Amino acid sequence: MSIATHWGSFVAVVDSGRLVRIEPRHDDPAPSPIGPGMVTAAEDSARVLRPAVRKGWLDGEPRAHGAARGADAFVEVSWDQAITLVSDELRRVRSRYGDSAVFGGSYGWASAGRFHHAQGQLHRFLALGGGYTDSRNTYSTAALEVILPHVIGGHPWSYQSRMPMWDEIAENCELVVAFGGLALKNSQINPGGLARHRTRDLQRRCREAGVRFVNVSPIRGDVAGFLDAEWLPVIPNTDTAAMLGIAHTMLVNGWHDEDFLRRCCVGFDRFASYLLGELDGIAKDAAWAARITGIGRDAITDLARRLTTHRSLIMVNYAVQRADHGEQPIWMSVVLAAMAGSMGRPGCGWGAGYATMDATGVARGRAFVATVPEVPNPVPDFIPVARIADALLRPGEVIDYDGGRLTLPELRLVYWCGENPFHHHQDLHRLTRAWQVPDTVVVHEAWWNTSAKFADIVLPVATSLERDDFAAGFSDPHLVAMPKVREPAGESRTDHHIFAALAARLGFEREFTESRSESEWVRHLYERTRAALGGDDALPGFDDFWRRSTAELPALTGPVPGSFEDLRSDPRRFPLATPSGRIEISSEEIDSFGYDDCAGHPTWFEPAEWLGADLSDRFPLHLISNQPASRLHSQYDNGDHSLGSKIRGREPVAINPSDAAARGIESGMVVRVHNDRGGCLAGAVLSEDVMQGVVQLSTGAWWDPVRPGVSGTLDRHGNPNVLTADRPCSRLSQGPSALSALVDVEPYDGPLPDVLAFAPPGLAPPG
Ligand SMILES: Nc1nc2c(c(=O)[nH]1)N[C@H]1C(S)=C(S)[C@@H](COP(=O)(O)OP(=O)(O)OC[C@H]3O[C@@H](n4cnc5c(=O)[nH]c(N)nc54)[C@H](O)[C@@H]3O)O[C@H]1N2
Ligand SMILES: Nc1nc2c(c(=O)[nH]1)N[C@H]1C(S)=C(S)[C@@H](COP(=O)(O)OP(=O)(O)OC[C@H]3O[C@@H](n4cnc5c(=O)[nH]c(N)nc54)[C@H](O)[C@@H]3O)O[C@H]1N2
Ligand SMILES: [Mo]
Repeated sequence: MSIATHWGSFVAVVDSGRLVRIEPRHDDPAPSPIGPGMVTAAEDSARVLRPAVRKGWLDGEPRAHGAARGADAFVEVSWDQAITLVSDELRRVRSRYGDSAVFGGSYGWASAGRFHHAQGQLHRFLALGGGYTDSRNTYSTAALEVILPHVIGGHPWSYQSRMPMWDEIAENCELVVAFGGLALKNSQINPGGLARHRTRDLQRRCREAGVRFVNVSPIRGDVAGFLDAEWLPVIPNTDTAAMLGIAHTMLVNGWHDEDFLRRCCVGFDRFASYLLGELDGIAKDAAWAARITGIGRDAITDLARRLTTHRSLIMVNYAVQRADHGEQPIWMSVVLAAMAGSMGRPGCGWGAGYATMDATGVARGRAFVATVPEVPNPVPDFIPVARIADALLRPGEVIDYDGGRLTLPELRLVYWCGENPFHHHQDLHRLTRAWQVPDTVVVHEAWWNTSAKFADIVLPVATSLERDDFAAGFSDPHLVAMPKVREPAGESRTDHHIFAALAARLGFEREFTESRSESEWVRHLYERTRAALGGDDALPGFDDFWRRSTAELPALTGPVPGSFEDLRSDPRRFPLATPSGRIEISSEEIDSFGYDDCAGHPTWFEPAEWLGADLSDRFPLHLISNQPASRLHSQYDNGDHSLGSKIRGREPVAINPSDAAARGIESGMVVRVHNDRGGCLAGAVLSEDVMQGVVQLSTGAWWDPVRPGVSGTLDRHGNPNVLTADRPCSRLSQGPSALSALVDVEPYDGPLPDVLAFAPPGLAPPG
């Protein structure tokens, strides 16, 4: 039987109704090792087996009381009781405080599957019930999503179809300069699933075609070894300065593409004044950039020359913008490509997010596939996604966002479904304080991870292995059947089943379910897809598809709106969707916002935390909390593959051998990574591939506080978000800036505490 996950498709071996093994698909050239490790997690001791309610909440103690959330025991209740508690509380909060007091932003990845999409189900349920405060943008790319429409126009994600695809790069490009690299570990993933992993072979094809790669990144491994990339270690968060130095060199040597800048862009002159130092007295020349970035002056000059004399492509990844002033490297990378002469030439120019998933650069999109029908949300309120702790701690405060102003709403009931805020948010100690504020936190989870332990009501959900569905990934041309391969653990139910029961109690079951059973819904979404794409000519009937496990979608054809090739060929005929119709090297609109942290053209702003800050005297190491190779975020941290990567039970932290030696740290030692916000234990790995002054600790180890609910308490397991800052990128995007954090590391010589991240909380008997 087939299985579809965000990390690819697999085959389930089931024996007498028992899931025995998960195997790679024979036609997947690069299957992810995350898949096979899902088997033991499905029935480990961390599974939530029955609905559970926090004891203090159930006892009706004052609803916001000190540090109880996260520290309290739980009481298991029947489904009937759980449905009563949640529906009564929704009713109470809505009638007393209004519908905007319900927070349903619930950001996150959940699982593959078109019907059982956790957020889709939650939003449909909450919208039908009166509405909810939503969140906007993503933790992935908030800064990019807000800045790019100002600079190149179009939908925030339209760049993914406008940038060159890998096969075009192989055919046409000579030089790729990748800011933040193009790590293959990340292309294990594709949101919504995928049939076959293609990025590795496509990258290989580029190398075989003679494309040269330059990896501008603090970590050598951000580029696959077979690409033979040159490595330019860069001081984290200084990419904008590096790009400015390259741009200055192009300008003063007259190497820049004047024709393209004049015909297809606006605002170059103003930006050039900034580059030359006419606005602030500082020339952004190669020597200036070298001092800030740690890249040699000659290397900067050399890049300027090679970018303008070769058919070149500037790549920028997402991590560079998950940082203080994260808008700047994105904007500046577009400007640099426009100057270099390759923008709008086949396989060249500019692109973002290559290899961040097995979709970006692989295909320009895919045909329509139906989802759970959305219901318009009657509540207009929203928060920028990463401002959740601010909203809880400072309701009523007015903040800037993309030229507008918005008031942080007062949130009383927080409903999370399919996401893990105690994984994804920065500064978890601050989040813990914010988490004590709402009256009630409801979470649907399959495992007792930190977000479940910090909730009031935990409803156990069936995993993607435990329900029928079908998958369609981003830009992947396949539909993959997802038959149930095991029974739901304990009393767990699907999200849909839970919401249907709540909707019944609240009087809108028919509207929610449209009187379809779950299997009827799955068939219905498939048939809607088939009808929209042309019926029999496009896709087999549902039963046929289910038997065959996969179906190929019709290819997507047609012009690419906002294409840079069209722009270069005729900017009048093919204007971009920006105010000027051209690439905005300077933006009058952004300038008019009057922000002190995002000016009218790309600008070097010193990050609040970086190796050039005063704080580096006390915390001299820059923390790179990047995506984990061994799992998807926090998902399947309890799976065999992730567990196998731990060092003495802790998350590995990579450190340069010279930094380790200076601290008496040896390979395999348990260390304490710390700053003023908190500290965590981790297992040291010494690596020359990590530049000096940098430590790398992936996200996603389930947070394991020694004293849950107590601010600053030590984390036994290695979650970097106890160290990161909850600081917006700028007033423009209000995005998360996880990658701007300074720390220090020391050997941990206290008695080693057991890791309890995967242990369920205390479960008190009812009554
Ligand atoms: N420091 C730092 N922090 C970061 C980042 C970083 O680079 N550095 N990266 C950020 C980024 S890019 C992202 S996208 C976020 C990711 O943050 P999240 O998307 O919140 O992370 P996940 O671990 O994928 O959380 C998904 C949760 O949903 C649960 N789940 C899965 N399927 C279902 C389902 O069908 N129903 C229900 N009810 N639950 C389900 C899983 O068990 C898991 O707990 O993290 C962000 N946080
Ligand atoms: N295996 C796996 N793959 C994933 C995910 C996962 O959880 N697991 N998550 C997926 C998601 S949701 C997303 S959004 C994407 C994220 O894609 P990215 O944000 O691109 O991925 P990261 O791994 O966070 O960062 C990539 C590299 O950027 C480098 N970097 C960090 N800061 C800087 C900087 O200031 N300058 C430069 N030049 N380089 C820097 C780091 O060395 C890091 O290894 O990945 C996706 N892919
Ligand atoms: Mo992401």
